[in-house]
Parts: sequence; C-alpha cells; structure tokens
Amino acid sequence: MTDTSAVKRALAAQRIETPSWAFGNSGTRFKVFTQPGVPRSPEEKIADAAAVHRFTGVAPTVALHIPWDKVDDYHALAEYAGSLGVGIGAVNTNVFQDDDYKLGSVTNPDPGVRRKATDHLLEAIDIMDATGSRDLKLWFSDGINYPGQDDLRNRQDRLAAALRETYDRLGGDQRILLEYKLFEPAFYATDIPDWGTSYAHCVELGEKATVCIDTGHHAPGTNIEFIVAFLLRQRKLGAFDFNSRFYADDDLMAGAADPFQLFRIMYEIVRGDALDPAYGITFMLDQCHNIETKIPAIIRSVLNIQEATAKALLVDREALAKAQTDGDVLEANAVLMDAYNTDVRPLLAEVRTDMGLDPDPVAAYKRSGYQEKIVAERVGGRQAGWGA
Ligand code: LRH
Ligand code: MN
Repeated sequence: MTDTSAVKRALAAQRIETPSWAFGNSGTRFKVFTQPGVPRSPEEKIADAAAVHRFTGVAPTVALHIPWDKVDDYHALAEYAGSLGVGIGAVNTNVFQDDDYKLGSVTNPDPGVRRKATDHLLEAIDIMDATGSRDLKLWFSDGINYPGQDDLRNRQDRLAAALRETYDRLGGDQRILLEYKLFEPAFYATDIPDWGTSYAHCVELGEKATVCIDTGHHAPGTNIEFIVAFLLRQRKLGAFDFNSRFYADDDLMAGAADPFQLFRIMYEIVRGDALDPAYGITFMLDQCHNIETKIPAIIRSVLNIQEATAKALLVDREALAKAQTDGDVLEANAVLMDAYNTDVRPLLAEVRTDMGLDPDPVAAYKRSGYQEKIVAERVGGRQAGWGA
C-alpha cells in the first residue's frame, strides 16, 4: 500500500523552475499578440515569477535568457530576486537571433562567427558566476535547409570544439544542460536533433554535461518516457523543458495537450528515484502564452505537473512489480491506470494547506489583485518579448 504521508512530503519538496521569457510577449511568425501588464524588464519578469512561487510554493527559481534578460549587474539582479523570495536558475544562451548566425553559430563554416558564438557561451558562464546559477542551458538552432548546404560531419566537429571549450570553462558545481530539437528553424538537418546526439556529445564532454529534454522537441509519436528511463539509467538526464503540443514545438501549457504522457514521464522519474531535488534534475517550464493570460497559465502549468507527479507517486509499485513479474499484462496496465485515474486534487489541496497556502492557487491568484496591479502599473515602456 502507498504511504500517503511520504507522497505528501515528496510533493511539498517538488521544485519547478519558471522561464523568464514566458512572462513576456510571444507568438508565432504570423503574429505576436501583446497583453496589458506584461513585464518591461528582467526585474518585472522576476516579480511575476515570485508571484507564481507565492501561490504554488514549489517554483522558487526562475531561468534567465541572455540577452533577453541582459542587465548591467547580474549580482544585483540575483539579490533583487532573493528579496522577492526566488533565486536565479538556469542561464539560457541565445545564438539563434543574430544575422551572423544564418548559416549556424558554433557550427558556422566561418571561424569568426564560431568564435563570436563561443564567446557568448563563455559570457553566460560569467553571468552564472554572478547569479550563483549552476545550470548553463545550451540550445542550438544550428542546422541546414538543403542537402549539400554544408558537411554534416564537419559541423559536428565544430560543435564538439565549442562545447569542449565551454565545458572546460565551467567552475565548481556548474554544469551544461544540452537541449536537442528535431527541427525548426532548420528544416532539413538540425545539428543536435535528438536525444542520442545530445547524449553522445555529453558523454564525450564529461560528467558535468547532461541532456535536457524539451517535451516539444520530438517527432510525433516519440516515446519520451523511454528516453527518460534510458538517460536516468545512464545518469545523463539533467533537466526538462516542460510544455505540451498537439503538432510541433507548440510550447503550450505542460500537461494541457497530453496529461497522460506527462504522467508516464513523471512515473519514470519516480521509478528512478529522481524526483527529489537532491538527485539534481532541474524541472523547468519552457512555454509561450500567446493568447492566454500569462501568470495564471504558468500557475496552471505548475499544477498540471504536480498532478502528474502525485499520480505517479500513487502507483502501487509492489502490485505493479508482481504483475510484471507474473507476466500479467492486463493487471500491470491496470495498476498504472488506477493511479492515473485517481483524482489527486484533494491530496494536493491538503499539501498546499499544510504548506500554509491556499488550496486553489489559480483562484487565489485571481482574488489577489496582482493582475490588476501590474496592468495598472506597467503603462508605457517597451514590453518584453523575443525581440525576433
Ligand atoms: C527552443 C527552446 C529553447 C529556448 C527557447 C526559448 O525551441 O525550446 O529551450 O532557448 O525555446
Ligand atoms: Mn526548450
């Protein structure tokens, strides 16, 4: 029988990192819709991240994206975050928005462009030194659109060289989270298209390099929980970028499009004893709220992850192991589905009440007046966005 108090302790200890850029304007190539109250500065993004933590109790860090969150004094920014009860999490690099990177950043045929891109990666580590961040999150849009456009092998050699130089610059407990993505913006070959390519580079680099799984970065039908189980076995899973999608990299709210998949992923995390923050996996959101109000959408996303996690923690592991050993296919599936079909909202409401929080964070946020406050205050200035 599952020990509910242990489940509640694990849920109270869960940590989910929010992305600064999800508080800013975002959209598609067709349109970026603005919203009243959107932050105009990294400080206002951090204030919104602090609001998410205030209502959920499990989102104490916010990831930065450089240069979208560029400031003169990153140490002061971390101090400011601390004054609001949150910390600076992963530092994300951006080598996908500069004209020089049309044919690639660290894989570009031009050594001068490669130098420029690598220097940006090294600058991000300087920022981590100032913010006290552990995670350097690297995603490369690098790829080609037509067969023959460039040499696939040469591009891997260039990538490996830049990663090596960056890896060797890491200090203390700092580490690399190497994110992969099947396609977009490249439409023929992406230089890190899948978990295997990221994993191979991480093994080549060393123990401080781990794989980041963005749930929107796979071919339709990919069994992501298999990738999770495999990378956990290899101790090479470093982080998630949670979101959901119906088609491609839609960046919708985590769990919104496929809550069952999120449950299966979190079950492999629980089965791998990897939920506890001490294990070292960073559970991040990476989303874009193109049409919905951003802060309640992020709060809803945190709740969706909590619900998937609670269901995963309620799986009767003994009954499951027995059914699996007995080869009882239907019973094994039934044990898992039993947990998935459990309404865990009352349990999570208890956990929040025990944490001194309102059992319904979305309703509490709406009642708080914070949305109205930021809409009234944030008039004028330039709303944050991707600046693409
Ligand atoms: C790329 C990505 C990456 C971020 C960006 C905001 O699609 O998932 O993690 O740098 O979104
Ligand atoms: Mn991502």
